[in-house]
Amino acid sequence: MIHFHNYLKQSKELVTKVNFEGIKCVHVVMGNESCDLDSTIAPLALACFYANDKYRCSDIKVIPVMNVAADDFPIKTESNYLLDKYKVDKSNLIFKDEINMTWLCQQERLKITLVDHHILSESDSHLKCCVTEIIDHRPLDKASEWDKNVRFILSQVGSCCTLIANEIFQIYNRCLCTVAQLLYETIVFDTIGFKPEAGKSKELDFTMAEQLEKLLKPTKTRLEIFDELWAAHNDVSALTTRQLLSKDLKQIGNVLIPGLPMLVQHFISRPDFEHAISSFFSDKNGEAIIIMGLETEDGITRDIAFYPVGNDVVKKLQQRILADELQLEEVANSLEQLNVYKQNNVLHSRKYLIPIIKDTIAEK
Ligand SMILES: [Mn+2]
Repeated sequence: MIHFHNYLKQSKELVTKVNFEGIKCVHVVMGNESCDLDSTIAPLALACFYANDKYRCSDIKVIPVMNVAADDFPIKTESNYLLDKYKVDKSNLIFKDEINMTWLCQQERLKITLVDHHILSESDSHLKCCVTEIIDHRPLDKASEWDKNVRFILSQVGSCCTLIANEIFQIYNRCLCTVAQLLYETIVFDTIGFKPEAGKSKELDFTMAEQLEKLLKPTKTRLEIFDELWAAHNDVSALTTRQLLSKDLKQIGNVLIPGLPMLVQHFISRPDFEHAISSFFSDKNGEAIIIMGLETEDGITRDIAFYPVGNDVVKKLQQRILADELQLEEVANSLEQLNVYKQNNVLHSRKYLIPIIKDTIAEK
């Protein structure tokens, strides 16, 4: 039996080997591109379980892969918080940009389990032939087509980690301690602490949480655990200006729409703001940036900013949005490249603006 922390260390060492020398086949377990909490924990837990179970005496090596570049992981604040809490050495995580799956696939030495999603991103679509298993909790996407040989588990429960716990408990009535902790807290987070009014939890979520509680005997209530993780999710104090621009980003074509957990008016006073936004704009190949600020301290306050001033796409979007019912009121700022507006009609969020932005771009 290999313990979780040692298992992660060994997996990381494996990836640093040139061409996976001496390894017949690599079995990757990978979450979705948001790399949210269950997409982080589910691959770690399932891969460690497989290493101890079906690949125990095998020349196939199973490794968990985080479906983001290493640089993008710090913005996943609740994932970082939970891993730190259980002393998981994050330098042993394997990120998308640290493994050449395309090469392994060409060598016919790759198997993939997808967890927390069941359609590969466009950039990974060439890896489809390597997928042998899918475990997901999202509603079925009709665009997905999988061969009969692919083991396909799709069940709409609150957290993908519920399905992973179920995989483990179907075979053993125990679970490695750290793995159990990580699965348990993730299930509690995804079900909003099992609050009935949140409507997220299904029967299997309850069953798995209860089974894990029997092992772990937690001293905190489910709601306390949820609150702790929710606070970590919202804690952006450790993030850089650039990371904040990426943390909650929506993109429509080349229009970048970062959402901020603070007002743009305050955000732009950071000394590195100008540098961060211009490098963000060029790295993401942007045509326009619309930053949406939100503060919830004394009621809801919103503002919105356009970058870079004078660019045709920006002008068009700005005109269209100014003409809408958001009641925008210009706020003076010292940056030449940025127009900032207070949003007096605070009822509308980014969800409201996205179709308008889509239409405006389509018109050009
Ligand atoms: Mn999920």
